[in-house]
Amino acid sequence: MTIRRILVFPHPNLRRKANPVTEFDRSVAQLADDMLETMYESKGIGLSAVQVNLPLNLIVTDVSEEKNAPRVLVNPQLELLSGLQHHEEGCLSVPGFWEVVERADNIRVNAQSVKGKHFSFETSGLESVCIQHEVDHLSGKLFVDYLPRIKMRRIRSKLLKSSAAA
Ligand code: QAP
Ligand code: CO
Repeated sequence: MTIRRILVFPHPNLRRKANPVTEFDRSVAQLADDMLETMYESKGIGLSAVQVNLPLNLIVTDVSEEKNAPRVLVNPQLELLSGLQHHEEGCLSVPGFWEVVERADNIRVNAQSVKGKHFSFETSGLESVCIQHEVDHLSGKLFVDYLPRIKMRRIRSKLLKSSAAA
């Protein structure tokens, strides 16, 4: 397993649209393993392939306290079912910033495993927020896009300054 480098906002590749995974070979399982390791090492609860500079429809999550419930979703599709929730969100690509975002509460997820097997489930609460956040990355969308422009600009400028200093 390998730790992959995570792109930081406003890196332009975070705006790329991901392509469907069509070949379910060993490299897909390898990428999912690397992304889980990268997410755990960074103390994250979710990570998308776009964030590690690969425009592929693949996300990983683990919202459990014990960090023992990894989920890998290949080609995820969401149906927003009902309810709204407000939740504070962060992002491994927007380090150090947390803001409240409004999302659907109940969702249905249709996805494939690393072997290509189709499956579906319903979820709500934090897992639902996390999956919606990660699926947004697959179309080049970030949680800062939901914030007032002035707030987003302030975050962008601070992150540009810290990456210039690094
Ligand atoms: C998305 O984000 C998420 O700034 C996943 O310094 C987050 O795992 C969905 C992280 C919260 C719902 C609620 C961010 C770690 C992790 C940081 C993450 C940081 C260290 C973000
Ligand atoms: Co994110």
